[in-house]
Amino acid sequence: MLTSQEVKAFIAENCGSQVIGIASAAPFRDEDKKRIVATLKILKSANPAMDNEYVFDPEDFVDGAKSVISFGINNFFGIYPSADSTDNNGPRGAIGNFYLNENVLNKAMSYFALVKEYLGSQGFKSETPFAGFPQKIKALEAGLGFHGKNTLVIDTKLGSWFSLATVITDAALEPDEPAQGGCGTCRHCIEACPTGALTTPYTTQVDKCIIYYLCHWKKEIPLAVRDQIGVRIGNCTVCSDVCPHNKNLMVNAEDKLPDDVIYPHLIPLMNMTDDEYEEKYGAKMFGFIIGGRQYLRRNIAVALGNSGCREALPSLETAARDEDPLVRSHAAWAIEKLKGRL
Ligand code: B12
Repeated sequence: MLTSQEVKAFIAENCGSQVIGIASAAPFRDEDKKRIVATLKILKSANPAMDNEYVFDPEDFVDGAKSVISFGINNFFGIYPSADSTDNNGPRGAIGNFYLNENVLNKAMSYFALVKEYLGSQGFKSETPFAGFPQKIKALEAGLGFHGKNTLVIDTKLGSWFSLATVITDAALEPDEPAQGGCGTCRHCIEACPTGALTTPYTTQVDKCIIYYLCHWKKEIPLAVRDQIGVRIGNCTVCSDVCPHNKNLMVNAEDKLPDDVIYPHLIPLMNMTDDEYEEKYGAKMFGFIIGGRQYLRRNIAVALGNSGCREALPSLETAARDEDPLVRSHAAWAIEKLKGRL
């Protein structure tokens, strides 16, 4: 009989994870499903291409599913400033820490293949779920960490900076207990969130989260959100940056992308060609979520407008004549902002 201990030892040794837990494959509760479907609907309103409005249970992936294995992959690459980030080469834009980093994704894929092969060699089926399977809920049941007020799963070793990897199997493994710990009276993330998206603790109001606008939203960014975006161009990390559980984490240097990708100078980036976009971002992380150079350039225009750097005006004036209407209108807004007219 395969034991939880044996599976965990295999994952620790072959996937280098220190944070591993096992939950039962019971279906999700109806009230959780309702909340998640509501989030999926909001995501769809940002991007009609996201057409998944169904929450999958473990059984949808593996017939006779009995256990869900969750493990964490360190994705902490350091903290990058999202204000006052101008140097001699002009303003820099913050992407910073981002879990959709191609190195981490590739690593996760290879780990999934290893775990699947291992379980197969013991006579068990297994699959990794895709979007629509709420991984945090099973990770919390499996004791990977506690539910933080920033809505992320927080572990004492990896903080909230880890990607969740999930494997569903028909092996009946002994489940773990939920983890102890919590945020206590701390409200750092709630108070630091630039848009107030965490004012209901343990819940992210998705259509307030800056990431929703930078990464999912394919239309004009609402005027009220633009000032709050600062120089962020593809991500917001504030709710993790200020979390006391994220102090003194070990940087994942092996998978870190170069600084000119995650903390780039904005003026040359605004002028990038399609090929440069594909090479630098398309495959590395944004292809998955931003879905095109025009959305990154839209975000860069907003960041340049917020940078206060008038040297950005010539490149914004060119962008204001761009063939893409989103790039044009956001560049026009940024010009007005830099000229102090807004
Ligand atoms: C959709 C999504 C988003 C959306 C919506 C976020 C959200 N909170 O739902 C957006 C684009 C905003 C987003 C952003 C980020 N995401 Co995201 N996201 C997802 C995704 C694909 C689905 C999550 C989901 O189902 N949300 C629906 C909502 C309703 O679910 P929920 O938050 O779990 O809601 C529960 C709570 O509200 C809870 N609840 C309600 N009231 C109360 C009260 C109490 C007391 C308690 C305890 C609970 C509770 O009940 C709800 C249902 O059970 C998952 C991957 C996956 N397939 O699971 C990654 C995932 C959650 N994201 C992740 C990450 C890393 C991020 C970012 C940090 C990205 C970044 N900067 O790199 C930010 C964090 C923003 C934030 N603070 O929420 C990681 C989290 C890892 C971790 N350690 O927890 C995941 C698991 C991806 C992964 N595989 O690693 N994300």
